[in-house]
Amino acid sequence: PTAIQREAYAAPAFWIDTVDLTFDLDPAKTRVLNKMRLRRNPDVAAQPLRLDGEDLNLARVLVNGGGTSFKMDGAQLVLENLPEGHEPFDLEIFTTCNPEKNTQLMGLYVSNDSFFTQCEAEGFRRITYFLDRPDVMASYTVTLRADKAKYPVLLSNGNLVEQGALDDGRHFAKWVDPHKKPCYLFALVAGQLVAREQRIVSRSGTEHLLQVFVRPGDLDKTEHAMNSLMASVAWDEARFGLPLDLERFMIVATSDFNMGAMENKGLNIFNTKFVLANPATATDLDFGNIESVVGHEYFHNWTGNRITCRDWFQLSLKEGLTVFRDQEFSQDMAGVASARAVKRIEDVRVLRTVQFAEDAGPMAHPVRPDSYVEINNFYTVTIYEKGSEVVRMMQTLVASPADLQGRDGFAKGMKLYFERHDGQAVTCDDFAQAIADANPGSALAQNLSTFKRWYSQAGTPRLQAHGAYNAAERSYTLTLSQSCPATPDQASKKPFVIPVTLGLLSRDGQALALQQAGSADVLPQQTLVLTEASASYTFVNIDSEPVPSLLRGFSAPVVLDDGLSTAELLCLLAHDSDPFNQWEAGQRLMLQSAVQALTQDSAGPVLSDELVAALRNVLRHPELDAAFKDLALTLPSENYIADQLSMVDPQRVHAVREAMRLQLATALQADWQWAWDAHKNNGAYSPDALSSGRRALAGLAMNMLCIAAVQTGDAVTPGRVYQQFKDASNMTDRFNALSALVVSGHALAHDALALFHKLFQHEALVIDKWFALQAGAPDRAGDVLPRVRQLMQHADFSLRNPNRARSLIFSYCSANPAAFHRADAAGYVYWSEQVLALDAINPQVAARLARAMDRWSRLAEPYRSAAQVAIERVAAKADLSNDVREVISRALN
Ligand code: HT7
Ligand code: ZN
Repeated sequence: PTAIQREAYAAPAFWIDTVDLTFDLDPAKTRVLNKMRLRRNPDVAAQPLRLDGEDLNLARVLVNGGGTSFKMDGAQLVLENLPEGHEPFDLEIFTTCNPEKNTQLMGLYVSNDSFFTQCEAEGFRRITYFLDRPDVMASYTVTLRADKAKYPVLLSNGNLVEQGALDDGRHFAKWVDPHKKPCYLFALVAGQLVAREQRIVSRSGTEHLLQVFVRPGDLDKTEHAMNSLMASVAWDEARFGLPLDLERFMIVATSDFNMGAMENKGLNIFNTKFVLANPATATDLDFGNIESVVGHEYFHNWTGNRITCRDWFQLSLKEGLTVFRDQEFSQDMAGVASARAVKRIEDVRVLRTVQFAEDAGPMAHPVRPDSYVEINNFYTVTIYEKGSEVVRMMQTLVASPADLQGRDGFAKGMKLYFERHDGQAVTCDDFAQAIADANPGSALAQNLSTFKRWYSQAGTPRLQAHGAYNAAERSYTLTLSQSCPATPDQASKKPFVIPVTLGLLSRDGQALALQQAGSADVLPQQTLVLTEASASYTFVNIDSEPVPSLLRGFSAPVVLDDGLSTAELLCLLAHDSDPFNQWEAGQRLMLQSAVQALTQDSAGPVLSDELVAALRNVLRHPELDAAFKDLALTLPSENYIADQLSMVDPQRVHAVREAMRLQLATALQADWQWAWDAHKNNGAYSPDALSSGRRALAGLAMNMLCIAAVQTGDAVTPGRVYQQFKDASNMTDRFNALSALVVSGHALAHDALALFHKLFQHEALVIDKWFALQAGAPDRAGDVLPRVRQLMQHADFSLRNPNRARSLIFSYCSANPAAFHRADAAGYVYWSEQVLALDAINPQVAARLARAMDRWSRLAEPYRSAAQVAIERVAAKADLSNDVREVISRALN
């Protein structure tokens, strides 16, 4: 397969002004009549029209109503004898396709007897021949025809303009989308669906209809999605002045979906996982995810749909920006500052555990990649989460004394972006330029071309900080220097623009005022902007050597090396007014303890007494939120600990982390008991930040108590946990209890798992949790893999359903390192079997699974060699999809 290069972008030779599609929907043979009006692009030299197609049966091609010659070039339909000149002409193409055989879930497919589409990134070509590229924007009219009894609901983008009966029990619906769009935003849905409906009036007084469509039994699980949608509409108007631009906005849920959700214009299609929730079936995490994914897709309506990407290399233009927007939305919804900080910590945790690992592995790529083989492989945490951090830094860099966080400056930038580019397909450069131009004189405007290296250079920068206190001068000089490791195709990097938000504390934890030498400003906190390889900053009027609190709020996506001592980190853990850095200090102390135990082979407890005592103080703190305590007392993950090491023995990492956990469980037993008693029983369920934080801390405490109980042989606590499991009035408490029994390896886990399955056998999303919990369970006797293999034979398991495959296979291969990295290589054999099996069904899902081996080359022996053999086994398969081939080739390079 050949790689596509960003530099090779060329404007299309033709524009498509209008598209009139008629679908005769039939699961085995759907007929698609595609009538287009095209014209030549006057800016491009005359050339044949090349239309993309995939898995289509071509029946007819007409130009201006008459027959025409055409040829096939690979999958492309090539028309050479089109009218000359720049007048529009009509092109009619008639094809058929087979939706029920479409297991890739791209294009038109059948799921649970309903029709759905997924067109991003290149699925529209599986529906009809087309210029399947995002810079071709057209007006769509869509007529759907289908059996009325089987498919009573017929939906497409825009407004329903006509509907009625046809012969033979069929009916039709005609939809017109008032907005031009690229074909990746096209959607249709047909099936037996019901809707929760809500009419809303926007700030400007316009009426809109919001609908959430689900299968008939699921209507009682749509309230939270609808509330999230209403909140999203209100938020985008309030924060960015962006109103809903449609009379009707629809969300439809399907249980067969490759990703989380899709922002098709006016007809979002969602994975059921991100729509369906009620207290009995969904956890707090599910409720939070639904709010953020509903927000994310809704916010795409402007950032992605009204202004879209010129080409797929610009994917982060819409994804990074929209993740930034959904993160801000969720923070605003969380409310108080402490809850906002918790959300920020959670987001950074994902970035650091998943994106930093990507940046350090074979799939590392810039936020705006330079080349790809299969675009589906580039829907990554780098494009999404790092892309969001890049946007966040822009906001920070347009801050001013009157607008400390840069919110107003950034909103001005967004306004200019829409004034300039509404209705266009543009680039990341266009976006950055608009934000900078709206904020002349800002740090962003002054450093724009250097700042844009965040788009072009891959890898996670290292930021070194060194502080020197001068007692005679009462000054403190901070020297910051940066470097960035090599990544595939990029050996050396130029300096990045790094905003470093900082505060200084006295050794007894008091916040110090910051005054830079030569400046009259005295501030509690400041943002330094490092633009060179190294720079120094001097602060004056400092009475004694301070403790620096750097990179507050995680102001840049870098690895910070500030060389702080244990005492200094303990000071920050106890006193930092910045909740992110307070949490971070605890994480670093735990991480250092783990790395020390792993590299120094010392016997004895991993955590020092003073760290245990400091963590106890956090747990017992009268003013800190429960949600914060939960995060602060949760150990860094095994994968994150492994990322700190140059050579990884996953079994040793697991053993050290387990030892730390047992130590915390036993040393703080009385405190965990207090925490459980004080935070359980929260009354009627509500998914708000405060209540979910209390449940999270109660869950962690219960987990720790179970671990300690198994150690001491105490039967009372596990009995109480089992009772909570049975009596729980919501899924969060019930699942936490079940997890505590499974994770601690208590004998009651067996009965609890059986009962859980019996209670929820008809709830697919709950059964996903049941599979995932078992695949992710601690591997005490090498029994997880046999259990996983056994579960693949379970009547509820299906490789074809991505959610189910993820819940079992991915939970084992990607989220259970100690069970997966087996000395006998059986985990790797299983991985290679599943990648190949999935590749024959759904290459996109297979390629995601293939990435579980991204970091194989850092494994210690015998894992490394065994992993290489398994990867080579996959590589040896001749007919691999491009998706899997690209991931595997990069891994082996
Ligand atoms: N923009 C959406 C991407 C997406 C997708 C991509 C490839 C294959 C299937 C897909 N489903 C959705 C998701 C989003 O970021 O909103
Ligand atoms: Zn998105």
